[in-house]
Amino acid sequence: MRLWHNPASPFVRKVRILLRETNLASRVEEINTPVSPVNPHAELAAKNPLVKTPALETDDSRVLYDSSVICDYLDTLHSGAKLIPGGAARWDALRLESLCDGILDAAVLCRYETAVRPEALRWNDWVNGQLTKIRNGLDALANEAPTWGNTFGIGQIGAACVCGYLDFRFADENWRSRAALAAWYESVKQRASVAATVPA
Ligand SMILES: N[C@@H](CCC(=O)N[C@@H](CS)C(=O)NCC(=O)O)C(=O)O
Repeated sequence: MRLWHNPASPFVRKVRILLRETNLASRVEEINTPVSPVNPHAELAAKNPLVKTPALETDDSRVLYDSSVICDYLDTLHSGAKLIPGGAARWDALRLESLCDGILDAAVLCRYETAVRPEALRWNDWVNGQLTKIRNGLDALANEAPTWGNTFGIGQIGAACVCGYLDFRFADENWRSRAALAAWYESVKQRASVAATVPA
């Protein structure tokens, strides 16, 4: 399999953590792919019309996107404990994954607004709207983090990617003021899959 990948991307990181948690990493070749909404990557564009990472080419030549579809697919390829559970727990896990994806969408949009958009075209109200989504999402994560125990499924993978991305790109945001979330992240940060995929 081939993964169009970017070490800074929190969405790619979800996939890379899942690959390591499920011992599938050796089956995937990672293709480093710089992405920008204003400078589309030609090879990736031929595979994913949205020109976003991650995209995964499977051994039977399907190209899958986005990160949640890729994670769902990869979770079918191993015989260990599933990171996307079945039964009623599935809906809690997928809802938590969506919450984390939504926080990351807002964070990546903010990042583009400040790092890509020319200064004269920036709109502070819009950035503040995205920051509000991030902050409200973090409050929700902090509320539920104490219920997670030792579970490390797709939702918690997303939460680790949120915390790591905020450390990486939003160092001034002080997300650790949410003590329950900060304590939870301290407890998973040393996990091999999380430590091996710190954004760069
Ligand atoms: N919903 C997508 C989001 C992927 C995404 O936004 N990726 C960013 C990198 S972090 C990207 O490729 N941006 C390029 C662009 O927006 O053109 C997923 O879960 O995979």
